[in-house]
Amino acid sequence: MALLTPDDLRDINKQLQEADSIVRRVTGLDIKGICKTLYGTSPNSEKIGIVPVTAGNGIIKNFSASLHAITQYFGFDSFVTDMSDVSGYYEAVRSGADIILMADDHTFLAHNLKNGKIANNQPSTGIIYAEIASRNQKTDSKDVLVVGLGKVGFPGAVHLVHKGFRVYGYDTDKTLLKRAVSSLGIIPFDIESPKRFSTIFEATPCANTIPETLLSENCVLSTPGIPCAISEELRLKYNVQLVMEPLGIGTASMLYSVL
Ligand code: NAD
Ligand code: 2YG
Ligand code: MG
Repeated sequence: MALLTPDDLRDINKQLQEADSIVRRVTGLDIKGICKTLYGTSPNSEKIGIVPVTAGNGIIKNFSASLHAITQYFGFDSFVTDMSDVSGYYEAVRSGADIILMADDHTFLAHNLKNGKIANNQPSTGIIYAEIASRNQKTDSKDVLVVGLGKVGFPGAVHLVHKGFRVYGYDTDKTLLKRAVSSLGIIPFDIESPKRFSTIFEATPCANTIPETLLSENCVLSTPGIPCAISEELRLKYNVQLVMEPLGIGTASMLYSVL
């Protein structure tokens, strides 16, 4: 898995504010509003304990601090534990945390200790970016292109199918593409065919995965994938409405899903 770098998380508050204003422009709702309608939940003074984890590649500088900033941005009462790992978990619970946020190299979870609900960042992220794509106000078309059908993209594709969209899917891994086509009934897309989309959801760890031939003027590209799926030049040329942020939108989705 591609791990976040401290650089990805630079100025997380600014990145989140900018993402929130693009989400508002694209959907008419802010990120909180999207979460509320998606899960039917609202915060009720939950306290969040963020536990740094040293396992595997270890602490990512700015990760816990970014989660602290993100949870505060969404109006939660939150704190980062002084200790890491098991001692940090113990400290979080003893300090009154209702929800634990913690991540190793494979799993980033939110666990609500009060109601037992647990969320995983990958499906939570896929679902919210797909939901944002599905709320593109500028089009009546039910066509959506999904590029990348892995741990984030596949749950997003499932969400779009359940919402009644005509989902075109592409993944360089033919086995994954076949699985999505047979289990979801999505339409396999040839990335070289010149069909232009008004809405694209992308979830790959690669740059420049969306060729110019697929873009239409003012199209929405909702993508958690890092690095960016299109060049800055293409973004400007097509005035692409780019929803892309490294940690906050997915974390909001996780938290609202466990309330
Ligand atoms: P994954 O490896 O499970 O899935 C990625 C998929 O993309 C794979 O199936 C791969 O075959 C496919 N792929 C690679 N290159 C491609 C290309 N050129 N065209 C089409 N498909 C291609 O990874 P994942 O866990 O689903 O994560 C995807 C991305 O999302 C990563 O960059 C990850 O860091 C990022 N991510 C971001 C957030 C966030 O909050 N922004 C949260 C979670 C993950
Ligand atoms: O506590 C820490 O500082 C580290 N153990 C955090 C490790 C997180 C690793 N995961 C990732 O980098 C991401 N792929 C998942 C985070 C979702 C946002 N992109
Ligand atoms: Mg995110």
